[in-house]
Amino acid sequence: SRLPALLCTMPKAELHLHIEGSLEPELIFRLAERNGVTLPYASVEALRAAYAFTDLQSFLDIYYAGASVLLQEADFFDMAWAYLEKAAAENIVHAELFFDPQTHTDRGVPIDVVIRGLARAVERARTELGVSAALILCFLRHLSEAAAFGTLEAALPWREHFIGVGLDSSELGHPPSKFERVFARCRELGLHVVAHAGEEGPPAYIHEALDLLHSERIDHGVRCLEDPALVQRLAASRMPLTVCPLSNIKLCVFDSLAGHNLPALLDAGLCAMVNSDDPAYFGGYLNQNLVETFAALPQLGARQAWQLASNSFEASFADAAEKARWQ
Ligand code: ES4
Ligand code: ZN
Repeated sequence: SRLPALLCTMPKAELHLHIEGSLEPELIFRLAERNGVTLPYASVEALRAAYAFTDLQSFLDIYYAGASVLLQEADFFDMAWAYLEKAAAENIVHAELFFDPQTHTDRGVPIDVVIRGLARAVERARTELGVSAALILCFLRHLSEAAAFGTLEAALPWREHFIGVGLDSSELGHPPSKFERVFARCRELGLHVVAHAGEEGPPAYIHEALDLLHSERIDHGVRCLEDPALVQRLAASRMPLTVCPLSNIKLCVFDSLAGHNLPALLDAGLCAMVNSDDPAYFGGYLNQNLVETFAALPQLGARQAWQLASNSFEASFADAAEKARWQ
């Protein structure tokens, strides 16, 4: 079949990628050495061997530990540049990158060091790789509303460098309602708003993300199928779902790719597309997500491949002229 070649060569957008989750073990060790950071793992192989997750929290513990090597502006640049070079090689023409400032500011790294390093890579990707990229600042939902307001305030001098805000980290017990007032302020500032919901959390969290946060996309959202009225609502409004198949397997949201509900989401008329989430931790970048998912689900073919790419552009925050070029 020529399906894998089609999946890999077709132009597409990546809309759900945590840049800290693109940090490969090799780069973690190189940055640790460069910065004099001692890691609790003896080698790249020992670190990779620890990537055996049982749920979202077991992953997040290692993901935050990996990010501890990021200290200087050059570290943030190198991490984002490594991802953007891979994205270009995968025919990703547009990428919206999540970053978690609180993971760094809580370790004493100034927010301008984080944003300057990432923004420099984003700018260079446009000129040197022909990839249009943008940053989305995420609030860690296990932290307080006050901490999110403080992070927003600290980031505002660099407002021109990010197009929106998101909500990530531990979902269960931290419903969208906790951040209703922060997101209202972000919308007043003209920022795009998205939120993780319905990954581990119930359909009610997806309703909250829509009703209280006015989220423009739902990150993951795979648990929506438990609520037929919600599916109706998501389909009628063309609400995008940024689905991450390999992530869902590694974090035990589904038992296997063969049991993933992506075909059902598409059959329901939902604006779903495939993304890589934390590719360094979950076993593959966007093209590998596509190839493995299509290999495991024979009901997915060329028509669905085209639909996913089309949905990725429709759901992006690129300007209308850019979207018209791709679609
Ligand atoms: C994440 Cl998979 C996932 N879910 C929630 N928060 C995250 N941060 C990084 N990856
Ligand atoms: Zn995510």
